[in-house]
Order: sequence, then C-alpha cells, then structure tokens
Amino acid sequence: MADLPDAGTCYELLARMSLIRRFEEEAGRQYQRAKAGGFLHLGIGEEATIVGTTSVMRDEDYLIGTYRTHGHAIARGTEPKHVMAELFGRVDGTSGGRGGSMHIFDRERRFMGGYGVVGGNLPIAAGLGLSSEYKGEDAVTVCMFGDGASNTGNFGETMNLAALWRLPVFFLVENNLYGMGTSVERHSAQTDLSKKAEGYGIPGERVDGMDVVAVREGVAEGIRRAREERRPTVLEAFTYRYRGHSAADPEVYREREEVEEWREKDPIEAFARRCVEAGVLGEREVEEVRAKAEEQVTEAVEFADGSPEPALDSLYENLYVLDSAAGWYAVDERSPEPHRGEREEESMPEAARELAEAGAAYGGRPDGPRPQDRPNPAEHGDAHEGVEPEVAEEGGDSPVAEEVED
Ligand SMILES: Cc1ncc(C[n+]2csc(CCOP(=O)(O)OP(=O)(O)O)c2C)c(N)n1
Ligand SMILES: [Mg+2]
Repeated sequence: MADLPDAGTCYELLARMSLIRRFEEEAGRQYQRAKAGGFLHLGIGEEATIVGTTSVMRDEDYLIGTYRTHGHAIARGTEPKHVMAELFGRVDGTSGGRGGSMHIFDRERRFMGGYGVVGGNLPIAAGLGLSSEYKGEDAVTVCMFGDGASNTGNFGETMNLAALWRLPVFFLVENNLYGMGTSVERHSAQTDLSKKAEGYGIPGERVDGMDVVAVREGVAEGIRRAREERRPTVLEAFTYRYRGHSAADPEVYREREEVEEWREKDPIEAFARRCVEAGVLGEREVEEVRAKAEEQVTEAVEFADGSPEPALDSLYENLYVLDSAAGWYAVDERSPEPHRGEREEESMPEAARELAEAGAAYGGRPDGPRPQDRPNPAEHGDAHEGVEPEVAEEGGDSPVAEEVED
C-alpha cells in the first residue's frame, strides 16, 4: 500500500473528497425538488479517483471529462456555488446557466468540460495536447472517461494520434464496471482496459480507484511521462458509482449486495480511518472537514437560488463560438440566400458576404455586431421560414413519416 503523504496533504485530500460528496448528495436532492433540470449524473463513490488525479496536476494542466463531472470541476478549484448555479440554470453558473449538469466548464482553471457525447472528449484532449505541443507549453492534458467510452471509435483514433505525435496527454479510465446498465464483461471484448491502447505502443496500468493515495501515485507517474517524455499512458482506475447511472435509473442490472459490498470500500470513510489510525489526522480534524463541507454546500444552494435566470432576450447569445475564435463556419446547409438572423452580412466586407452567399453561417467576430443586436427570430416567427420541409409524397415510403404515425 502506498505511503500516506504529509498531514497537510491528507487534510486537503479528505476535505476535497468530502466537499464533492456532500455537494453531490445535495445536487441529487435539489434535482428531486426540480431546482435543477435536464439530466443529472452523480459520481458519488468515485471521489478518490477524481481527487487523486487532480491533486497531482499543476495549475497549467488541462482536464477534460464526461457528463459526470461536478466533482472534477470542484476538485480543480471551481467554487461549488458556481457549479450549483449551473445546475440551477442561473446566470452565475459556470456556463451562464446554458450548459447544466453535463456541461460544467471553467476555462480559468483549465477545466475544459463536461462533455455529453460518450468518447467525444478524447479527440478534444488530443487537440489540447497538440496545442500545448505547438505552443511549446509544458502543460499536460488529463483526459478522464468511462469504461464504456473505451469502445468508441474515438478511442482508437485518439490513441493513434496521441502516440504517433507524442502528445503530452494522460488518459484515465474511470472504470465503474458499467456503461449505463451494461457491465464491462458484456460491453468490451478486452476486459483489461489498460491494455486497450497497447497496439499503439501506449503503456497501461491498473490502480485501485477507491484509494486516493494509490491513484495519486499512478497518475503522477503518467503525468510525468507525458510532460517529460511526451508519451501518453492509459491508467485504469477501478471505482464504483453508488447511485444509478443518472437520476432516472431503476438499477435492474446489478444486485443490491454488490452495491453494499462496494459501500464497504467507501473511499472517503476508508481514507479518514486510515489517516486517524496512522495518527496523521485527529478525529477532530475529520469532523471539521465534514462541518466545512456542509457549510459550503448550504451556501452554494443559497447562492444558486438567489442567482437570476438568464434574461429571455439573451437566448440567442453564445450559440456558436467564443469571441476569441471568430470566423465563418460552413454549418448552414439550407439555401444560399441570407435568412432571418443573418442580416448583418449586409454590413460585412465583400469576402464575408461571398461566404454567406455560399451558405456559411456567421460565427461571431469581436468587432462584428453583438448577438443581442441581431434580429431575434423568436419575435419574427420561424427562423426557417421560407424553407420547405421535406415531406414524403403521398403513397411514398418515408420511414420517418411511418414512424411518426406509429
Ligand atoms: C456517442 C454516445 N452514445 C451513447 C450515449 C448514451 N450514453 C450516455 S452515458 C452512456 C454510458 C457510458 O458509460 P461509461 O463510458 O462507462 O461512463 P459512466 O457513465 O459509467 O461514467 C451512454 C451509452 C451518448 N451520450 N453518446
Ligand atoms: Mg462506466
């Protein structure tokens, strides 16, 4: 068993894990009260994997995760009140209330999200690694994803480029034994997930994801390899979510006894016990950590509740890209003439107008019209007005039309 770090670090690890646990318990409660909308995926039980990982990252390093990332943001230093406000869909949320639970984001702390598409964060991690490489930065990108995500095409494509281009990326598989209701044995031909990138020459290790100290050690080595040797690693951390996949999960795929067994290995209880038995922390400190977490989460709920809803006329803001990535994007495949909401191209330079006429959509420019100055399609009827929807001819065999009728 890996040695305990110094008392200050132990205190900090316990405090972070306890805060995340308390936060998520409360998030679940607020969801049931309909204060938080959309989907809600809790990582209760996975705190040692999360905190063990972030605790050995530098401020300059990037982190990107999945849709189960309230804890990851808090572990990176995002204030719980801003995460709670995001769950509540309020303006003080990390994404101004637009992302909700699945899209927590904090650019300042280099937490690059919350990502809803399973495996979709992997290529983005490679991109972040490539940008660090390109800019000659020392930063490492840590990419965390689930066991289920290791089956996606993105996994192979990302591993290939990460190895080929020697990107400073570290991959951590949060193996909680299930992808929704499907166990690893039933969803992955190779059940040793640490071996899944072996063919690309990427080394893999396995670690007890319920042991925060073990995770720290494994991750520290992987990050070192990425930073110094420019070589990626896959670390598979065995962990467990005590709650369902999302808030709406009847959990028919696992036995109650299995959950109980894993509860015995509760990463927070186990670590607190170990610290006390080793004389590194006192009972009083463990109690203090709990009380502080309680206090912070109560404050977070009050803050989120007091934060305003986004204004209705801001509905069309921030739809495309950040100001720093201005440009034209070929996303409009409707018809070449300008549509409602795109009138600003009248004041655009010739090149931009040509792009618009060729069917590109305006993605925002720092010196261009602000989104709120554009006509609001909601006030003027359907933004797609004038475009005939594709309708199956009578007697036609459109499967879509049939499905609708069913
Ligand atoms: C590309 C894609 N396919 C399917 C889904 C639906 N889906 C959401 S979560 C999930 C399971 C993923 O499991 P895993 O990667 O193990 O992560 P965990 O939820 O266990 O943290 C699936 C299939 C999705 N969001 N994206
Ligand atoms: Mg999983």
